[in-house]
Amino acid sequence: MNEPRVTVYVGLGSNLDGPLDRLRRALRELERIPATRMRRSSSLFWSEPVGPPGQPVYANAVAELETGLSPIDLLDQLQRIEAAHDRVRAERWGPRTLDLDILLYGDRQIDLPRLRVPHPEIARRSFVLHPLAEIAPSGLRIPGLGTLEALLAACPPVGLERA
Ligand code: ROI
Repeated sequence: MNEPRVTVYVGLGSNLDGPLDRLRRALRELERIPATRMRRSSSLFWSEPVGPPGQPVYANAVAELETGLSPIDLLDQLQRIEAAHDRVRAERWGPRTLDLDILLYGDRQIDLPRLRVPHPEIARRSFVLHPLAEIAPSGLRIPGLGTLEALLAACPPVGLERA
């Protein structure tokens, strides 16, 4: 296959039904997405929930993939994996068995009804920025938002620890 290869970062989150094992399983499933290669993945982290109070603590991680899939084809693959983890789209910002978000797709900015990239909350989420910083090249730019270093400086790792 001779497709253009784009570097993509995917955020993983889970706070139900064995979150750490679930993320480990999801990482193996990401490796099996067609036309896609897993380059590296961050440590697993525990993080305090953002959103409605009273939900269990989250496990979070970030993976770096190289893909020949279009953004929407990749999103379809991620949603297929989420569905296989009994993901039910219920309460907004409520607990979930598995969340897979496209954080960055190369240097593209995408604004579609189903998909916004960079992820619209990326600058506010320490559980995304700090795992991303473990695996991203230094000087990585987040399209429209500046460098990863600048975002990290404004978003300390409060309520976040390596699992
Ligand atoms: N909070 C944390 N800590 N980690 C998540 O992955 C996460 N995902 C979400 C909401 C509900 C916003 N809160 C989260 O979707």
